[in-house]
Amino acid sequence: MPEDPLKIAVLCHSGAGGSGVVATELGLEVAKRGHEVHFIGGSVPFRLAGHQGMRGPYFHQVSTYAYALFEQPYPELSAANALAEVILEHGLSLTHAHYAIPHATAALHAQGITGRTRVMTTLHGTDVTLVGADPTFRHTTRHAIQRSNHVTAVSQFLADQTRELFGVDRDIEVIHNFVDTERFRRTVDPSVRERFAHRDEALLVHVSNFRAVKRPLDVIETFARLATELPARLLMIGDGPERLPAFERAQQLGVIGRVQFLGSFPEVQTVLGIADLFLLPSSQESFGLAALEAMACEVPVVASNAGGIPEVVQHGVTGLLSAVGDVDQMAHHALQILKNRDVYQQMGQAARQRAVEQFHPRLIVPQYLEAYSRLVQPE
Ligand code: GMT
Repeated sequence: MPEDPLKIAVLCHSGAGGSGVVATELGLEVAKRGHEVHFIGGSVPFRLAGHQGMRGPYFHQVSTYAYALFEQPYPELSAANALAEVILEHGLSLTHAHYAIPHATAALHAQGITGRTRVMTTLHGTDVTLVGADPTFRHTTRHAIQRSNHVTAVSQFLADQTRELFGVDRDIEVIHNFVDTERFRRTVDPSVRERFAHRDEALLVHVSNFRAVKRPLDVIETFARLATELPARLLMIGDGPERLPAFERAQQLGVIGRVQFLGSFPEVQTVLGIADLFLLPSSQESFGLAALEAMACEVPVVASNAGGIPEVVQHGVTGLLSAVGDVDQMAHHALQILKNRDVYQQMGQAARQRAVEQFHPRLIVPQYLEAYSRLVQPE
């Protein structure tokens, strides 16, 4: 138990997205170190389910009010209200908002209501590069970034983009995503892999929330090119608007038998632990947590060189990068790795080593804790 345990509220998206995953993994790590962590949201975050307990982390449900006069419920107002209640009831001194909108806005609102709690905002990617920069949100996002007591971004790329897109000149601390390399590691039991691929087949994996920025159709295109030269299978993990178009493209290209769509599930390490190659052809990616989780499992990554991906995947060392949309090059890169046992093994080992040495919780979690401690110091 630390000398003065921190009491922290966490706001995040609960669906299967990277920001909610980071918020949850961080909340669990912080709670493990003896601090009091309260998640507040519309539903239990994806990876938190089953981990709440007597000693926390705790989860507080936000209820919304459907009044006939309202065209729609106003969940961010209800979130600010619920957060204010939890802050007052449990004496919380800090709110960590993951994703600028609407969470940072709700946190600042609760700060105004309660007259207490410092607000730390972590920018994750599309909250800045896509949604937050949209004219319908630009002013509220900018305001949230300016007024938060501390702001972090998950990559140098994202910190720079934020300053450029919103014209803000405040400090933005870069704290990279992290991966639990005990949980995310190679699965040694060959019978698990045999459920999905024959021994002589390469097993490729893509994990995402199947939004347009993830370019899942490029995953299929890349795989179809590679599959003409190598016996292989592809597992598509996750769900989202581009899942059906990706399925249809797999049908058109005649690879559907070798491509399986497994839907969304939190224990993604079970699949990454048996994979041979991870594909991430995104058009935008502030960091690429899914790629890091694959790397921890000794899986080399073939990706686009978009956004913050090069801060994670080192071209030629832990994977190979190419221009967004260049599926010929991606297929070529995948074959380069999979056809050469030495290259494959070296890259896999380098990938795990990088995850352990650069992105382990023991290195990243203290950076958040130091920021928390600085924030709650009396001024
Ligand atoms: O793109 C996702 O998978 C979801 C999205 C989110 O905010 O929920 O992920 C973003 O945050 C992750 C965690 O910090 C990053 O690793 C992802 O790169 C980032 N996604 C994008 O920038 C597209």
